[in-house]
Amino acid sequence: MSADAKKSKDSEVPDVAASMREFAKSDINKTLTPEDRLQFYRDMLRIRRFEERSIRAYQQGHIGGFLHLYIGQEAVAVGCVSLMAEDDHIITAYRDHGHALAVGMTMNECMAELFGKHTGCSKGKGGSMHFFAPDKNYWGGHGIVAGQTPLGAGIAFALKYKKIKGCCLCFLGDGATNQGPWYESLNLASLWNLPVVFIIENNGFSMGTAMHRHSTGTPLARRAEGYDIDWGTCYGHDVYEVRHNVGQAMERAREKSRPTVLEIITYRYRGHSVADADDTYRTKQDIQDYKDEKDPLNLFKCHLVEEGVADEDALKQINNEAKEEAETSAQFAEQSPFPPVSDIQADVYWETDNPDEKASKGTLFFN
Ligand SMILES: Cc1ncc(C[n+]2csc(CCOP(=O)(O)OP(=O)(O)O)c2C)c(N)n1
Repeated sequence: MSADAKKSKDSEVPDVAASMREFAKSDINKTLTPEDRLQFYRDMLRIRRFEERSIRAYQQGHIGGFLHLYIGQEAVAVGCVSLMAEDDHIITAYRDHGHALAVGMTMNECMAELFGKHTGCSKGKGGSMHFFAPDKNYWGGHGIVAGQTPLGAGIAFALKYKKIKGCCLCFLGDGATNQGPWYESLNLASLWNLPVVFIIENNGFSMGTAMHRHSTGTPLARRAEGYDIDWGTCYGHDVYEVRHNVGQAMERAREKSRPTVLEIITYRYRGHSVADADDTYRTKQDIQDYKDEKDPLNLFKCHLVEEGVADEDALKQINNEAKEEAETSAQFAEQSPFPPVSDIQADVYWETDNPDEKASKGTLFFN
């Protein structure tokens, strides 16, 4: 990072610790118990340790295909999910491990899915990009960039149609904001007053293309103005700041049935995917700078110690537990069976699984 760029970055967030202290006092955060706060730390750590263990499994040849890591962005998923109530729903793109663990999916079912095993959350047939947990209102896990945005609007439509007072958190990347389906979703979300919060996780890159090379008209969230949708931006290294901003958007959705577009500035430490990790578009120093200044786990850890919520030993213990859980999940995944061949056409079409109720004509699979 050049000296000038670093200077402007520093001046944007003069003192991240002080800013965190302020957000800790905001209405939505001030009533949090010490156990709530520790849980945020635990949730963020679990995501990081799980993914670090998955890298090793990938290098050992246990995982094939894509593996898009969320490391660096943990405070976004954890902050957002911590605000979800019973009737709220969540959907995201392919960088989906963090949201999955945050909603309460187990490391075992997630790691097994990465290994392509039958005990995985999608029975080993989805892999890294297709984690799902309908019982936790988690609707995936989608590989087509921005393909989840009309689905997110659809979930919000269903809530409204059924007169359920909930909302849908629909995540997308900065690169996804240039895809047409998102604009169709914005149009209908505004026209039909849908309770959806579109959260742009702006990690600075669309694969290997930096935001300033792929997008004009920034901040990206400002594009919502053209659709009469409220919008805002905030930082994603501070779990309190995320909660403060997302909480307001969720309230707007639930109480006024109005959409919001919120752009959260964050950063990913790893390559686009483990299979596509070429980091020639940034320097190691860029990544180190972010880690040094704004690592979400480190910042929160210092805050917890400073606030007297926990001491170093207690936090170390949480770290050890997360590591152990990740290790156990890798063993579980390794020992699990692959899906049987007889399962190959199951769970693809509802009508195939329920032939007696098939109403459509024609074939569903190629012969
Ligand atoms: C419609 C479509 N076009 C292209 C791709 C290939 N592709 C996969 S990920 C990606 C970059 C998306 O970046 P962003 O939305 O910023 O998400 P991030 O990876 O940063 O989480 C692209 C172009 C795809 N999967 N789908």
